[in-house]
Amino acid sequence: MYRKFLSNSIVSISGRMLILAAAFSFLCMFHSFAQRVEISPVPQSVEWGGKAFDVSAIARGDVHFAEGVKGDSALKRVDHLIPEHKEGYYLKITPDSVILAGADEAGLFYARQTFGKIMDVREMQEVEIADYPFTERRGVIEGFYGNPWSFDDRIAQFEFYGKNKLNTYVYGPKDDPYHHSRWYEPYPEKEGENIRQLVEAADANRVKFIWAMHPSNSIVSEEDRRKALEKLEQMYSLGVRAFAIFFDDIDAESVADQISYLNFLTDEFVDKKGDVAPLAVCPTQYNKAWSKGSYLRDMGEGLKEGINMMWTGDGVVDMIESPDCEWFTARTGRKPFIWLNYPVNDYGNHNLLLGPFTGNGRDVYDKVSAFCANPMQYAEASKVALYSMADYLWNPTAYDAAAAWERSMEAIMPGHAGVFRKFCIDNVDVAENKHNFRLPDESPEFKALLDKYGPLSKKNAEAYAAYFRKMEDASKELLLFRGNPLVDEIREFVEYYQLQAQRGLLLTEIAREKNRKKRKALVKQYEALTEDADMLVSRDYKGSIQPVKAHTATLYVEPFLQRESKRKW
Ligand code: LOG
Repeated sequence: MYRKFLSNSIVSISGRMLILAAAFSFLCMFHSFAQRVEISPVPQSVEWGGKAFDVSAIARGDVHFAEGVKGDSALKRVDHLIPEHKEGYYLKITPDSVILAGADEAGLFYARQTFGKIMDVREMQEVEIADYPFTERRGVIEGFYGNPWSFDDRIAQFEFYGKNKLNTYVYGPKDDPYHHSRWYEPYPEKEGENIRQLVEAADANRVKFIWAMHPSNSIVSEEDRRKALEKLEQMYSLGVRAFAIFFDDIDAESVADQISYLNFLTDEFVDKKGDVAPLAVCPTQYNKAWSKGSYLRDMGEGLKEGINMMWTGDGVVDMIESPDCEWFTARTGRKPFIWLNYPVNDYGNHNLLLGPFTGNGRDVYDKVSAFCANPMQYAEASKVALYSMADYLWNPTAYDAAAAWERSMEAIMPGHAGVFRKFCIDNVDVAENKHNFRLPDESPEFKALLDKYGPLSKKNAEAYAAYFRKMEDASKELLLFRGNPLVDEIREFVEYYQLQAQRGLLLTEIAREKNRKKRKALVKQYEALTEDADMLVSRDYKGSIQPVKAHTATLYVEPFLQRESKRKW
């Protein structure tokens, strides 16, 4: 009896222990998993370990910090572990120490960025990271037509670039008169002061601020050249130390004049200053489809060494593959400074481009002198593409467009990634445009409904209605935000999206309504909502683009609504 009890209890004790042990290890698993953070751009190498310490231990001074750049005596022990790459870093967290070791100052800055992300959680994990960028110069060209970004937009961008390890920003919005139409006029005091602060904010985030001037064809006379020097001098006095000259979108060009102008500015300004970076130029023939004659060869041969030429690829709007770069380099003897016309939407400005960042080659990074994206007038919304692009440029071999896109939702709309994702997935394509550039991966679930059910009917109405309800829920939740820079910026688009959802729901009601009179009344409601939607204008541009209608889900959803509403109900 006793033995039986004993053996029984041993069984039950060990059984319970097993369950407990299993539960414990499950918790640990979950726990350690929960402590890992997703670092973006994805590092070259990451090795996670067990629990290191609570974040509070840092404040208590229980954690020893060693920070610095290669060569510092405090980092002697890890010196050989620091990647020998510009902007590289080595990061290690153990239960009682943190090591942040940069290959250079930028590397240390990026080590801190990564550490900041790891600190997002309460319990930190042991980790060892060796990291560096594949693409040397990575960033953004504010080079679109339309409303230039605001001062606040740009400050927020630079912080975002710092976090996402982008290091280059080119200032060249077409509708800033002091860049383009009245390039020769100095910035008034207030605007000038803004530029000064922007340069400082860029510096603080390890972003090189390149200011561009677009003198069109006014480059030959002595007076034009004197004015150019004066303008560059003003920009220099505001702190700018890197410049570009744009010759895009002008009628007639003389390559000889352009070459002589750039070399003149190099001799008379860049070289004389001594602390100014070599110029970059956007040639008039800035893509393969537009290049003819000997323009590119002449420019490549004629420009002083170190001047980078910009290039949009095979066409104006085109993703970049290495053969495109090789084609360019064979002609100019220079690696292209990529001006990627994505996610810019000034050529199809009623749509937002919020889809995954895809289509660029993984092996482009060493065939370019820089890779910068031209974004949308909507600075915050552009972050969807820029977040992924930063990841792509940093670590192209590991780049996973779908995964980066998913991560970007949480980074951009923390806590509301789901609804923002819903909005984004319906705003991928740019609609018909002169460049024939289309993005077919919009609204895949709606496309699946279309393929399965075809035209709306009483029978399939519920399936379509479910889709429209999700659209409506997402728009409602987004519209609740006030003072959120992203939602405020794209509010009319979200309002349009909401009306679109409601129009869809009305159509599904019409399809199910037996009573003819009631159907007619619903059709009237539908028409009223459509009129409301048509009135929505996003920002009133004073520049070269006006006005911008807010359109959403134009690839599959809107054509469906239009088709169905034209039927005789
Ligand atoms: C302009 C640019 C514009 C873009 C897209 C370049 C070099 N220049 O066709 O300002 O944002 O296309 O519309 C351009 O791309 N011209």
